Amino acid sequence: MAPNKLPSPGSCPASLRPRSRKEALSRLYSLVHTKDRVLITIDPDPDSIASAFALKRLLWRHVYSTTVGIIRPIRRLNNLTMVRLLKLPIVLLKDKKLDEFNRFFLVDGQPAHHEFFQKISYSLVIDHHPVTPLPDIPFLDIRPGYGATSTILTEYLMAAKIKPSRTLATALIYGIKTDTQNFERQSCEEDVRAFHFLYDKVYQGILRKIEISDLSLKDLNCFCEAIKNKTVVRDRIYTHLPKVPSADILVILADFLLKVHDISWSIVSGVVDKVLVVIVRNDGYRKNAGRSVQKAFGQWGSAGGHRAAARAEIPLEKLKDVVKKDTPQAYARFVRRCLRAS
Ligand SMILES: [Mn+2]
Repeated sequence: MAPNKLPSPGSCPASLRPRSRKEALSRLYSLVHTKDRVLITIDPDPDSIASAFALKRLLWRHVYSTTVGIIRPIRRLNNLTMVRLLKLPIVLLKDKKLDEFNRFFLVDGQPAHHEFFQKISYSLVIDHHPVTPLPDIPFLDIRPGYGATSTILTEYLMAAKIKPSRTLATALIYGIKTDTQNFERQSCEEDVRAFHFLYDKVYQGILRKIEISDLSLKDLNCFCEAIKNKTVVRDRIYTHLPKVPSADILVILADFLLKVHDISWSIVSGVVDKVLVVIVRNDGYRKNAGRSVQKAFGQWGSAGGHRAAARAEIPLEKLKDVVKKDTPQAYARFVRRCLRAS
């Protein structure tokens, strides 16, 4: 199938892809000009950042310049650490910036994914998400079976016989690891092969620091509070934080408290923006956390999850009749009471 055609209805193939990497590479190079100022746009996450820098490497000496532009600021602390430790030059895009460039590429996404992308006329899209309706784009390589776009770009580097720098290898391997959740989520043979190719080229220390950097200094106060407020009932540890900026820290605390060796359940609750959030983690062994949380809190708000991980979110106003006093202690008791009965 020609790579720049949409699948005809009825015979929808799994992906839109060039025939071979070699053929694709020469098409990529015939697409660009040494005077080109290329902008690669991404919605920043580890996979898109790594893919963009791999593409930039492929374009080295084939274009005048390649800029990696993000359509929104990076917030995740791991990703900020990635960009900082690997010294990846990234610019935050504003509309006016666009006329500095004459050619636009998109990786790890499709125009339909974001309205910012829709304003741009792309020459190239490389992605692994399910295929969405696409405008006419000269170079398309979309492989929904792949766990990460970083895998596709690693294959291009291999085809071009480019040995990635340790910085690039570290970024790519982190992209593959996050998008496949360390191969626990959708991934394929090719992801494993790319991982294997990159493995001995990475900065292991930096990779580890990126992977564990999910805390801010402020979060440490929440640890103090969570530990101070804890209640242990048999193999369950409960704790409540009266006010937290986002539910993310509750998730980190719940994972952390489950590290205690004779604890099978950790239950961390907190109030985020007038919503009571309850995060539950267990060893996934005897009881199903998702079902327990659904039974305990389902009547007041959204509640559910998997065997070992669950979450409930209840607007405080729904609890006016059940939690008489609007105090942290009362909410903590409410959470314990509901889960005990479930
Ligand atoms: Mn991805």
